[in-house]
This record gives sequence, structure tokens and C-alpha cells, in this order.
Amino acid sequence: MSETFKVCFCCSRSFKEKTRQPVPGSIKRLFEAYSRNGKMSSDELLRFVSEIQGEGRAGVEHVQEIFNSVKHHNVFHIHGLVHLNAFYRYLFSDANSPLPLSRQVHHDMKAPLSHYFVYTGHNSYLTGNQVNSRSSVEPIVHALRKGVKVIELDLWPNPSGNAPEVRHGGTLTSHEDLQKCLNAIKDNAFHVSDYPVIITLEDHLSPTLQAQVAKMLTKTFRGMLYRCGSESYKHFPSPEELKKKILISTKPPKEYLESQAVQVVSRTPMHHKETSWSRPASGANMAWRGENKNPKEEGEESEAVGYKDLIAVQAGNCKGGLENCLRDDPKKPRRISMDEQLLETVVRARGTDVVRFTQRNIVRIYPKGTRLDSSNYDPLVGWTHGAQMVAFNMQGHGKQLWIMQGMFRGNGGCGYLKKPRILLDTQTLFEPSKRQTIKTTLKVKIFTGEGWDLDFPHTHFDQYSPPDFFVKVGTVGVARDSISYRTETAVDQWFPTWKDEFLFQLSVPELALVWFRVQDYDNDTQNDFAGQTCLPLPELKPGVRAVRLHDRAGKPYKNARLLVSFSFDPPYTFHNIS
Ligand SMILES: [Ca+2]
Ligand SMILES: [Ca+2]
Ligand SMILES: [Ca+2]
Repeated sequence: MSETFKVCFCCSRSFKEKTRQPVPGSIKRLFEAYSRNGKMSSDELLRFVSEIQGEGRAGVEHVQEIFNSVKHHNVFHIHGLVHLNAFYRYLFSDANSPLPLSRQVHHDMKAPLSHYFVYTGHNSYLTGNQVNSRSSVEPIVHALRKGVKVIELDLWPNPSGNAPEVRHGGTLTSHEDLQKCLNAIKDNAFHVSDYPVIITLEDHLSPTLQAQVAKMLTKTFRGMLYRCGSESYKHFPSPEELKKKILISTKPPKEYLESQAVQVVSRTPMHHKETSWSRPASGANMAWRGENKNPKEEGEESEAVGYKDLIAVQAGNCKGGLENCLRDDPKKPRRISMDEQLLETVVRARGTDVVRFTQRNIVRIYPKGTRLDSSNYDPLVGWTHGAQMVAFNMQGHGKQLWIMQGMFRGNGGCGYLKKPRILLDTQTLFEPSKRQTIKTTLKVKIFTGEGWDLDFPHTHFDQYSPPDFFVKVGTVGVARDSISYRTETAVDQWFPTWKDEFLFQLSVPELALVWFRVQDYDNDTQNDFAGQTCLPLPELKPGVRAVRLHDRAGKPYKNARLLVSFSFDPPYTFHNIS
């Protein structure tokens, strides 16, 4: 039977049947090398898994699992021999993922918090753009259920000034009830893993309202709330020690009081010493200053003490005076924030200072203010300099978000990734912009793809013919390791095959990811999107693998996937893991 596309009421075009293409020649040859007379024994399968898939420790049990996973194809020989077709189905199965199968944490989780990249959200309560979208608990729930571990809430007084509310100040976005947000965090914080959830508060509150917030936080989270008390520590605690804990990160209330003081004192500028700290643009009139105290606020300060005690990760913004900003206080580690543009400037002038600072302190990067559409920025600038919290608009779509989602598929998707050793070396500071030698070459061969016929309607891609798929594939990492290629276009095929092999020379493989984007080629209109994914290289399993594709938002398609082989030449040992 052929597949027919209706062109007009009287005519139609026919294409060959929408059934699977024959197994590609290269896969057939691979099968033949590990089988006899069209049948693969368990010993041969074991040899294949060990030699081609790089699973050297694969034992009889693993092979038995493979046998079981393809059993339903019902093409087994009575003595448990695999035929070509079953072998092909196995290659395409979820069991043959390019990432470790079990959602198991396998990085060392006992190092200080600053030794990890953390899955981080920006303005976590917004459902759409940064200008007039709705605020809600839904995106918070969604993010936590995806493994995001840092949630940002902006706190402002309500219109009557007697209670705090969550809102993106200075915009037309709606507000959300703080208590609802806290409940949503409490209910979903450990859905993906037990590792801590950090709430970054950008507060614009008076001490009285801060005291209200302190009460709400204490009442909502109770024993979950991590308090460091008066003791100061040289290093942050580890994710392991902080399991099932909620950490509050914000600026200490004292700074608020001082900022209020500045508004008064600034009329008599002789009395204070200016530091490099200031509030973000939304509160630009409240610069943080030296040791001033406004006597009027003294009484209120005691009210805010409860709030202060809840701050586990002390925060500040970084503006001007970079040297001071990146100064490592040996007594207490802290968190600083800067926007993507300031980061670009800082790393140009002081790249290694950022790397040094992030060994013990936390740097949070956020999207520049002009990203009104909730788009995102290149996360690699932050990651390659050790920045732990690269905060993203999780509701935005696009390539940068796909890289973010890809990165945090690592370490069982638990929301925390151990930074590679190069970023933690205190003797030789890592210089991302320095030309490094090539450590290994990643070879990527894309054989074929399938599943679009099941996931999309018949005329989804082209009205009058089957789709014309091609794949863009690239690596991102340090600037030198970022490069992309594309395959030929497989014209009018639901089951495309390609012959292309691509080589990626990598100088810092531990900070690199490989990404794929499939499109339907259209010569007169914009190409249609047909799936994407991104995989962190330190986790990538070599061999022939089924690469599952995701939609624009990052949700996996049920069926669409590519069959791809990966190899590192020479083989490379990644040291992220422990
Ligand atoms: Ca099309
Ligand atoms: Ca077509
Ligand atoms: Ca097309």
C-alpha cells in the first residue's frame, strides 16, 4: 500500500508505503560481525555490548536484561538467539539510552555546595513574559518537578502595605500569594531528589513585613528550614548534609536598614563610606552603604532578627568595584548575583578571579533586563567560569533552555552536578579563554531516525508529501569547543537514513555537551521543528545509541528518536563524577 497526500479535490500524490525502511547497511554489517547465520548468541551479544557499547563490565545479567527487553518482538529463536530485527529493536529501545539508565545519583555529593552546578530558575512564579504575564504557583510546581532546585521569589508589599506578596515589581505582571508559593515549594521540593531546595528571595520589604515573612517561612517549612544560627562556616555544607532541607538565600535585613539610612543620609553625603554593593535596578534608589545606621529603624531591626536568622546563604549584588565584589572572605562564604552582561564584562577582565571566587562562594547569573520575552542566554559563559546558579526563565523556549535541560539530565537528573576538577583546582586556576590542547575527538555518526509517523499527523510537516528531515548536530562548551554541522536532507521519508559522520575536537570535554535538532526542510517556508535533545558529555555512553527527541518545551516525544553512534578518540576519562 502506498501513502497518499491529497493535493486538490481531484488529484493526489502517492509515495511508497509509510512502513519502516530496511535496517541500514551499516547496522546490518555491525550485526553480521557479531552473529553467525543471521543469529546472535548471548556470548556474541555480550561481546558486542563490551566492544562496541563500551560496557566492559557488562555481565550475563545485563545481556539477559537485553534479551528480556526485546522479548515482545517475538522473533527469538527457541534457544535465545537474537535475530537482526530484534537486535535493531533493541538498539532503538529506551534500554539503549546514551545516558546512564537508572535515575541514580552517581556524583560525589559530600563536597561543599559551591562545588556544584545547581538547576536554577529566574522569576520562578511567572507563566509567560516579564512584562504582563500572569504570576502563579504552577510554574514553581512544574520547575520543581523537573528537578529545578533554586526557586526565585520577588517579595513586595501589597497595595495596602500590610502584607508581603510575590510579584515582578515595576511591571504589569499579576501578583501571587506568598503563602501559596511557599506551600507549593514545600509540597514539591523533593519530588525529584532529596537534595536541598534553595529559595532566593529578592525582597523589597520593610522590617515589619520581613518579620511576617520570617513567621510564614518558619510556620510553613518548620524542621525543613535550614538554619545556620550564629555559627559561621568556612565552607557551605554539602548537598548530602542538606538533604530534605530548604535554604533561604537573600540579603541580610541590616542591609535594608542601611539602605533606608542612605536615603536619609544621602542628603548629607559627608557621613558615609560607599561600598561596591547596591540593590538591583528595581530598587536602584537603595544603594547599600558602609556602617551607617538610621536610629529611627533601630527598633524595627530587632523585629527583623528572626528573618536574618533564616538566611542560610547570604546574598548581595555585584556592581562596580569588581575587585571588592570578588574578594573571598575567608570567614564566611557568600553568594553574589550579576546579570549576563555584567558577567561577560567581568570574565573578560577577571576570568580567573571568577573561577577562584566560585571555588568557595556562589555566583548567580540572571537574564539581562531587556529579555522581556523570557528568553535566555548562553549558560556556558557562567558554567565555564564555575558559576553555580545560572538562572533561567524556565517558561521560555529555545536552544539555550535545551542546553540547560540537557546539562541537568546528568547525575540522575537530581538538580545538582559536581563541577569538574579543573574548576576546583586552587593551584592552577582554570582559564576558559586560554587555548588548550585538544584532549579527544568526539565522533558522531547519525544512522537513521523513526517515530515521527506515530507522534505527528500525516500532514504535520508537509501538506502534500512525507517530511524531508535533516539533523543539525553540535557541541557547546568553552568557546573553542562550540561548533555545529548538519546532515544531508532525506527527501520525502518518514524513516530517514543518513551517512554523515561528524568530528568534534574538544579541548575541555568535561564542560561540553552535544546537541541535536531535527527539522523538516521546506524550500519556500521556514523549516518545521521535528525534535531536539542535548546530552552532557561526561555522562555520554559510547556505542550505537537510541537518542530520544524532545519537543520545544523539553518534553520527550513518545516515539521520535535518532539512532546515533558516539565514540571518543582517544578514549577520555571524565573526572566530574567523584
Ligand atoms: Ca514542512
Ligand atoms: Ca516533503
Ligand atoms: Ca518539507
